[in-house]
Amino acid sequence: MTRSQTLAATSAKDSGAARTLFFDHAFLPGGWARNVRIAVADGAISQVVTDADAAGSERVKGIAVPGLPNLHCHTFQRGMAGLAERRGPGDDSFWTWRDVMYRFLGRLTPEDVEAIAAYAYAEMLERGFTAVGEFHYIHHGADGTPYADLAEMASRVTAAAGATGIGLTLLPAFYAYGGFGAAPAVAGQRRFLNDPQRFLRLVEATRAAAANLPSTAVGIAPHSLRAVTPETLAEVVKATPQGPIHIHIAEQVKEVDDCLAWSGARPVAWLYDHMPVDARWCLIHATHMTADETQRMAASGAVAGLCPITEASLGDGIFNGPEFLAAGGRFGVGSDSNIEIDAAGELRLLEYSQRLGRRGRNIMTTEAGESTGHRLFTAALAGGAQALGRPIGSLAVGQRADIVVLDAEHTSFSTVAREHWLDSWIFVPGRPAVDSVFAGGVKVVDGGRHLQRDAIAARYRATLGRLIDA
Ligand code: NGQ
Ligand code: ZN
Repeated sequence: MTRSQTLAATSAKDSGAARTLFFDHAFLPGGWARNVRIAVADGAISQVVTDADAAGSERVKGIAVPGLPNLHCHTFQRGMAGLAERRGPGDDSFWTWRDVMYRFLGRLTPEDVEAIAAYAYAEMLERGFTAVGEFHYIHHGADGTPYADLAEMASRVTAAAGATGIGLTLLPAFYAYGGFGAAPAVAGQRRFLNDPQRFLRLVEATRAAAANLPSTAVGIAPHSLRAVTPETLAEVVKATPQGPIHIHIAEQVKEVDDCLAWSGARPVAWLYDHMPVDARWCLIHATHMTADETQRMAASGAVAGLCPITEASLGDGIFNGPEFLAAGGRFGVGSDSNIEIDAAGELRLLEYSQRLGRRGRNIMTTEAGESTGHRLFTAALAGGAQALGRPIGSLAVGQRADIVVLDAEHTSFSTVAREHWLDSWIFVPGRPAVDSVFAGGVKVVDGGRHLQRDAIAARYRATLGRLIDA
């Protein structure tokens, strides 16, 4: 299928017929409800009725919960998962992993990016994510020359989202330098680079590409303080009065030290001192913060974009969870490097990393008697929705009909009352519990498998075969 055919097919499907779904159990904004009828029109929820009659509705077996937003993803990195797990000549680190990652991305064609993205997005849907924030930074050809269409790569990501049904927030990354203080970029970074003027044209071209897919949002992503200068950061932020703004920040200790050496301030403090950080912003990782930075961030309404599986994989460190929560901070989760794709798994490792660091249990909650799974899930739904700037994150009228249906027969659910179901889903993994998934009201996963899995996986295998054996 060509790109335009893929998009056309999806647009036709997405505007799909109105339908009414019926669930024995559903997790609504007010909590668990029984016998729930959810009407869908134009991809959005048009009515929710509890204690309803199933007559005239499509009866869906299982436990309905809102799909979780995946707020931070570099989809192409799914293709290198497992390729940086062998010891190098010296000490391995985030930075040596990054070298492997740069070598991998140096070879990717637009077709490769589309094939890998389609596979990763299909897996996300199978594992409970129904929306993704694509922090997108491979913009240009291998030698750094822009494609004839500046947004060629963004179009490929959009096409992949369309082919799988996942909801998309595209976050084109602004990347201009190789390190703090306008250090020149290295060769491995040349596919990312733009000055502010060309970046803003790229954002416009990305909006045009995104318009091919209903309900797609576009924001911006200054890559990190390492990749910008104060002037260029201010310029792109000022030129973008609406939509989400995502930035990687304070992930690695070396990054904090380099920022201190450059400016005298730590990264999060520097950002708050110089930028109008508010609820439009999503600070990715924010791993290394002082108590004061933690308070400032929580008070600003910005979302902490936590990526626990990747942060563990890369050896980043542990987020200030309890202090941030106690200060009313908002957070969501992201699959980032996609070495493992699993909505429940991200929430589980978020809590487990806190337990390891604090040597306690049930850390990401604040009230006695509160379910940790419930708190993690509801917080990540709200934070993820805010960060992605789309009407998602709950089963309520006006929201996208993004519904994940858990297998009620799964043994994790058989022994517990429903107020423990979220704890069971998140903390008692075993066989994956997602049975079916509706994205924008369209069924895209059945029996735990994406409906296009065979074709998408075949293309992914062929792509990886060519890339890795080359
Ligand atoms: C990225 N990923 O942009 O893919 C980054 C690595 C960097 C994470 N930080 C590159 N996890 O930060 O320079
Ligand atoms: Zn990232």
